Amino acid sequence: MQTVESNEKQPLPEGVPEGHRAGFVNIIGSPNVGKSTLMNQLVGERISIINRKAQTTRHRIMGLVNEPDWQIVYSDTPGVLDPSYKMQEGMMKFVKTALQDADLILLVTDIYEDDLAHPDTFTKIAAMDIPVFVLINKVDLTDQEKAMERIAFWQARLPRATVAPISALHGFNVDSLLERIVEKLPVSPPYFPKDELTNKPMRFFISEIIREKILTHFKQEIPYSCEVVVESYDVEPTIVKIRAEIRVARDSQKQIVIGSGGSMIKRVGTDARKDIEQFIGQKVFLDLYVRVDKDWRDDEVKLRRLGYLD
Ligand SMILES: Nc1nc2c(ncn2[C@@H]2O[C@H](COP(=O)(O)OP(=O)(O)OP(=O)(O)O)[C@@H](O)[C@H]2O)c(=O)[nH]1
Ligand SMILES: [Mg+2]
Repeated sequence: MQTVESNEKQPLPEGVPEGHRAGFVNIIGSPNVGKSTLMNQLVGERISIINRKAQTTRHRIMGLVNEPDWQIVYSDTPGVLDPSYKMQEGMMKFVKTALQDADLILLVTDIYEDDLAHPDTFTKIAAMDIPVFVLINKVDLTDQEKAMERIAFWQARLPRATVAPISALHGFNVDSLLERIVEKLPVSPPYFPKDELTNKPMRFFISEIIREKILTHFKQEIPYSCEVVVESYDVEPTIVKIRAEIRVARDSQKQIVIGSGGSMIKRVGTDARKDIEQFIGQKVFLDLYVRVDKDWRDDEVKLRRLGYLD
């Protein structure tokens, strides 16, 4: 086993060229600034769900980009906030570990954010000895003057950082960002097999697609109180049968999610099924049901099972 003291060079895995670069590029920022939109653009796949409501992302989700000479391990993280219940504490732990293991940080802000809302995170990033890119997102929604003002502001805040305006939604400046990331990657063998795209299992993506439809179809309170759990995933010759449970915190929420005569759950189910079929490239039968699970967001045992706590 190689220890820290050892200067001996480890042999590279078979097929990995000399000088191969690899690193963890972690995407951090306030809620709703466009972190997941950027991650999907960079990875070229819809790995993270996106919504105009804040707190859409709840986990750390890795997306890999592989080339013969390099591997980038992007991590999308939940928006930084002051936690008010246990689930959010778990969400902020994902941010904390992403700060610890980064080789490069993409600090995402947008043209509307005056200053980073969470000073502790900002101070930590400012003190780090790794490359930091401050990305001012949503420049498609503003003019040149405002964009320049924001660039000057962030460059003064973080003099060592590379500051760039982007539009994650329209892909503006994303290709050149990729080139600059690759330049800064440390020389390292790959961290994951080169044919992998993500660290999350299929069931995670299925539950996220369903949660995305809940975010789309309901007002604020319902999505924040919901968790989706895929109970079974059975591959049959012509169809994949999926059974998933939507957990809500109260009886009244259950009624809203079901809707009159089951109208709402049907809409969520139909929309989710179409996206899941596209995602897995197979026909899907989706069986959705709703269950009241009081206070799951504050229950440590349940949160652990749902992957929010270690
Ligand atoms: N106009 C415009 N909208 C954008 C851009 N990037 C993201 N958005 C929109 O901003 C909203 C939030 O995007 P997300 O990618 O979910 O943001 P996030 O930072 O991951 O949010 P959380 O996971 O909730 O912290 C969505 O409605 C996106 O479509 C952009 O470049 N331009
Ligand atoms: Mg997100």
